[in-house]
Amino acid sequence: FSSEKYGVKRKSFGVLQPRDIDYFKSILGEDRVVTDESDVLPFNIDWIKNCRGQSKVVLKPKTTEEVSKILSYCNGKRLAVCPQGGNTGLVGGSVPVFDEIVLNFNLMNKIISLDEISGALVCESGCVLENLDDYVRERNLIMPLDLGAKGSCHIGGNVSTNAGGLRLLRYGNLHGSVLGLEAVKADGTVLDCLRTLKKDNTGYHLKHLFIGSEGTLGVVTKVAIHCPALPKAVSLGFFGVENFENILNLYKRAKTSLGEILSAFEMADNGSVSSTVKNLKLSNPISDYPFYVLVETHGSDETHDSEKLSRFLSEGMESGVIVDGTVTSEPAKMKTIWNIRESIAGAGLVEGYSFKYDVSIPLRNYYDLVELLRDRLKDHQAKVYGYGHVGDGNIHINVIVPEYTKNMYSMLEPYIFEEVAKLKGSISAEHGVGFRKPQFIHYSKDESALQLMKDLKKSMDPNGILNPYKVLPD
Ligand code: FAD
Ligand code: 2HG
Ligand code: ZN
Repeated sequence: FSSEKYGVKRKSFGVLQPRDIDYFKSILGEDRVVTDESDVLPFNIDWIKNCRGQSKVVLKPKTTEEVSKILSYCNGKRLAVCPQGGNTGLVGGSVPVFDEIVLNFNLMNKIISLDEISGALVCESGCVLENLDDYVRERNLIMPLDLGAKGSCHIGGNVSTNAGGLRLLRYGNLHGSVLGLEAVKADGTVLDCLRTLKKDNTGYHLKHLFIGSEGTLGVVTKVAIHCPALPKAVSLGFFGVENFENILNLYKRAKTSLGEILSAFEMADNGSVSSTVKNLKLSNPISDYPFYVLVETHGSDETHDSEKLSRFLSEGMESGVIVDGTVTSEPAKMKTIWNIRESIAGAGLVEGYSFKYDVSIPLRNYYDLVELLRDRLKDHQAKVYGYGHVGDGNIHINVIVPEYTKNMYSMLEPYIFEEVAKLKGSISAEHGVGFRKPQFIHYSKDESALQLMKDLKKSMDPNGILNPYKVLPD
């Protein structure tokens, strides 16, 4: 259990009683109140099998009114609640720690409206990202975010974690794309900020309180989001590079040579790619290189765009910055390449236990931490892989060990966060704080900012029932 593994004590919340279950059944019906131990189990375990809670019940509302009734009741009885979307979060935020009630959004999955002219999509929070993307693509639009977990993660989970992903470089983060939302406060009050306007400076921008607050300030029930136009031309380059210095050189070139059509600039080191290809039996379209770079373009002129990317490759090769590479506009080939990149997160799980770090640091130091860790762990059985969103200064460091040990944990934490703090980076660039990082949040947040976070929490959730043990340090 997470509580034992990380030494956390249960707070004095109410304990679920049979009469509480009866109440939930009275509003949701028998089927949507899950209490069978084996049925509840998957909702207690996170995607990387790092955290395990002890919840006894999963509630599956279908409407905002049901969510409101549940929260109002739980608040009255001081019953703690863990909001859960697709359960793909990587910091243990989506699973309970003790016996919190799991409030799952799988059944709140209706698309409400799409304005094909403005691109404003309105939907319920449990819609799966990939389903939304498929829906809007048929109408010549795309979702403004894309991530490896798209087949399972919910838009409500994306908003609640302020998920970044593969194309943030081009389409920006969710604070820009989310036009409005509906949320339910801890006491059951429904907050209607579900506007679809691009501009609305009428007072405080309350939607931002829910973007990235990981279910600690309220529960997101509906989302209005801006969908950009479906690009007519998409091209993808996959390049082999000799050293990290050359990746930075290429990134600078990409910004000037590809300019407005650049939509993603990602990197992965040899270990990330070769282990993914091996563990998942994929095939790498180019040979073995110390580093790989993935460059994508979204534009409107296929010939022009793919020529630009091919020229980028040939100029890179002529100057020696790129050793080898391939450029394609064929959907199947692009998918194969993206699949390698998107599978890195899960490929390590085949080998053993993954310690995952998701940090922002200045680009000139981007890869330093990987090398520091390799050196620190050289006498241990540990593999250290580095990959990530270069364009956003965000690197993912995965440390793969045969199994979790307290010794390895203490070799890594807080060491890695101290190094990030020295560089004035962020200890969580895009995955959030969740359960795994509240005790380290001070490495990236000043005391005055933390105090305001605590004040906001107190004001919006005075009994602290929403996602306790997460985000805020004690
Ligand atoms: P969950 O995991 O269920 O929940 C995440 C957090 O949000 C929890 O704190 C939960 O309590 C809260 N929450 C969920 N739904 C709601 C709601 N409706 N209201 C209030 N709170 C809610 N993240 C990135 O940023 N970029 C990436 O590129 C990326 N790639 C990934 C690739 C893989 C293979 C995997 C497994 C994960 C990846 N992630 C990435 C992390 C994760 O997918 C995202 O954080 C995602 O946004 C979580 O969505 P979810 O629906 O699964 O939320
Ligand atoms: C990615 O970019 C995700 O692939 C997951 O953010 C990163 O698992 C990870 O460390
Ligand atoms: Zn990422």
